[in-house]
Amino acid sequence: ENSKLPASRPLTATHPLALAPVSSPPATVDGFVREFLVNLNLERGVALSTSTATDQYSALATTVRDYLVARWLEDQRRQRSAQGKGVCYLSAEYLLGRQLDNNLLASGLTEIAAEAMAACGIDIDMLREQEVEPGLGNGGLGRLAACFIDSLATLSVPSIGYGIRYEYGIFRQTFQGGEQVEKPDAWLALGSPWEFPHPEAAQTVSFGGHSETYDDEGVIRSRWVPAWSVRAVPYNYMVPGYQNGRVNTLRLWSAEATKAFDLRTFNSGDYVEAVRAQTFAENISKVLYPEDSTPQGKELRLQQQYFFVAASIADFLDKVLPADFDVTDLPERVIFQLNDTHPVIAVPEMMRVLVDDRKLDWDAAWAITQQCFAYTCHTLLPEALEVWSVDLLGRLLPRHLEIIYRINDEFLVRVRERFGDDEQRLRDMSIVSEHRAVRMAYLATVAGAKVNGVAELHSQLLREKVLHDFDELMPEKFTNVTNGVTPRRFVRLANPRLSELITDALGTGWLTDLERLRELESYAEDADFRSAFAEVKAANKRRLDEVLRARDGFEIADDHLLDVMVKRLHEYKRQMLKVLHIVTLYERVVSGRVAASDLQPRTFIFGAKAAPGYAMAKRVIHLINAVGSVVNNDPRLEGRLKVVFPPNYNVTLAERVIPAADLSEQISLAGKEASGTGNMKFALNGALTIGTDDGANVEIRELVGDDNFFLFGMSEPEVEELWASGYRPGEFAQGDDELRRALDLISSGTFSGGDRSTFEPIVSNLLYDDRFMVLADYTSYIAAQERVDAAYADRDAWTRSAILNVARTGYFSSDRSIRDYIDRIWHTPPAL
Ligand code: B1N
Repeated sequence: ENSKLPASRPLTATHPLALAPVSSPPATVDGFVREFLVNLNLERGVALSTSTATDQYSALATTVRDYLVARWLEDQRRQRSAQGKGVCYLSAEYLLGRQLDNNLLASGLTEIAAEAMAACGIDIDMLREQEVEPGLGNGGLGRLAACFIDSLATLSVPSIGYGIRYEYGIFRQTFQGGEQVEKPDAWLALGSPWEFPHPEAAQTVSFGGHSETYDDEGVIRSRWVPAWSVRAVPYNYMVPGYQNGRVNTLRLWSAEATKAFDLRTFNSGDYVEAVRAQTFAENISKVLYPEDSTPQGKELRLQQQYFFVAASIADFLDKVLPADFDVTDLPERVIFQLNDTHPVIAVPEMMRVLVDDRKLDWDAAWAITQQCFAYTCHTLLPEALEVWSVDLLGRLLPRHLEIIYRINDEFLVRVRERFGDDEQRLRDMSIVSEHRAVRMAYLATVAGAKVNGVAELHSQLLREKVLHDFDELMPEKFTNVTNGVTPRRFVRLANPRLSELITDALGTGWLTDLERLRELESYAEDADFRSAFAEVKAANKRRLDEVLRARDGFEIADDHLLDVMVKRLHEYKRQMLKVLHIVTLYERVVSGRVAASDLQPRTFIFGAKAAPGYAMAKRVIHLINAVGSVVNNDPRLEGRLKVVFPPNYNVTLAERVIPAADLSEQISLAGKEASGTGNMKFALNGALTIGTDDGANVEIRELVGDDNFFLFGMSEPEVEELWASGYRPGEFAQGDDELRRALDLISSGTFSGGDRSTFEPIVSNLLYDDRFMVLADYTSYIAAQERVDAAYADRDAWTRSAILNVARTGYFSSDRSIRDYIDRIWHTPPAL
């Protein structure tokens, strides 16, 4: 009765209607149809009869969105009043994938929406295809962030994801003559129904200028006098938990010109300059850098990093926390999790805010800062460790550079106290290197309460190698949190048939308690279950066949083993090893040593984008396509080998490819892949892994057992040993006849119309350099592939292994990862 609007009186902030959502759309088919039509008419301005698929998708998305908004507002109120400790996840990338299906599932509206669309004469699957996925990430790191915010919401952890609303996400890959050509990803061209802009909550982010000291009533303080600034406008996205009524927030920042900037320039009469300045500001969030695992030391990239981090810290302190909040209590209220070093400039920014703006003394500020940050490292490759030159930092963020120097000075005092005047060690551990570069991983390690790697092996190697000195000084900081993936998207949505089979066997509940998949172990012994499982795999292959036919004209034969390698193209991941395997099989047949009829029919699927500036990676893409066009068209193979390389591998395609796979290729050189997360998605969808002892492969193999995993290659210590003894790849080519033949076939021009120069750089790189020891692991890899063929010949035994892969990999739910973060790092209280 008190929720009626008071007549002719303004709605106060405390009125029930102001606190609670005005309406939550009814979750019935009729109600859904009505809301949908209203949205179509009022939001799109069209009638059902004249609406396009875009209109219909937009109205459908808006209907789902409106339903979730009610829960969202409620959650925001709950989180504000709870005042417990929460998580701010800081990530430069979120590789979200399509939102519609995810949000339907989370809100429990999937059936209702399908019936409602059917009632309107609309095929909802056709509307699903309308959505352009937000590709605001490169690969595993960005997708991990997306899985983590899903799990945070599902576990009801109060949290905000902060990042950048890139206008252009990861480029769209096309092939021309087999070579990669990049096209811009204008994902916002048709607008996004999922975002809520909040210009009124914008923050100002400054750059440049100088730092100075001043007398503040007898106290000498520092302050930053910046030269220019931009406006950071937040766009909020809902992150619904899985059917738990919770909706968290993902807040992505977009750069705009500041009013002040405009005014100054407009008043000076230079209209054109003022407009140009606006473009300059907007550049900051214009485009995602497309390098995966090899950061670019570009000024714009540092601007992006500081831009989103400064806006996020200000947003949290000024808007999320209550106005009277005492910052000395910050560690009880928040932990900022740093997703790799990309947001590490947040550390000096927090110090600047606490010391310069809030006037805390340095030691108090440092004590707070050290409790409020934790750092996740995602790499071991030395070239991937981010550094920023002192010159660039001094120009762009002069006050932050000063703060970094002071942090470093005090840190080196500690190092000296502990290790004495060991100059070598001081140089090694200094945050600022002798090359005048700031090592961001060291800064994060010194500042953070915890440092974690992303798989057991990776965390161990971090402690033993990359951060060894730091581990000696502060061993208590180091921990591991093995990555995980969200089973909602990568099992339930990607593989509805398998999900139904699991639910038939186990009942509901497994999707939020994935260890329950263990109960499938006994079903592996049940012949009926095995044939049902095999039928699911076959149906997923047919579904993939349909998708690829329509998308790129590729076909997937029913009786082929589906062998899949999908991930970013990088030399350390060793797509070349896979190519050498294919070329070897081809060479065996064309040389007459093996009859085509004796080959196990296989389709090899590749999906991989190369960083646009990574020449060797692009050459490998060209080679895969070239090998494909020869192999796919040589009648001597009798159609038994097919190479399928659909362009523009992304989350949407992953959701179709992974559930269809028989074999998952995880073949990086041991000690190079921090974790991998595709490996987990495949195992959970019943593919067997052929893999090295690297990253999370180690844990997958431990869990599924040696009998259900094809291990090959050197171990990490063996790699180290061979490297130390002086690796000469040519000797491996001499030592294996088939390897030599395969390399010869490539360099002889077989796959380049007789031209010997096209792929020569690849072959000479392997023979004379081979940093990632492809040739050293070749023989072992080929032998493992023979074991694969033998195993696949007993299809029922294969299916049994596939079921055991599903049953034993529930550990890799990102829900478990988040619980580990809570227990080992965040110590946030249990959800309300
Ligand atoms: O992060 C994933 C891991 O599973 C992968 O093993 C790891 O390679 C990946 C700079 C990166 N590490 N570093 C990056 C991405 C973009 C960029 O600009 C580095 N990505 C990873 C999740 O832990």
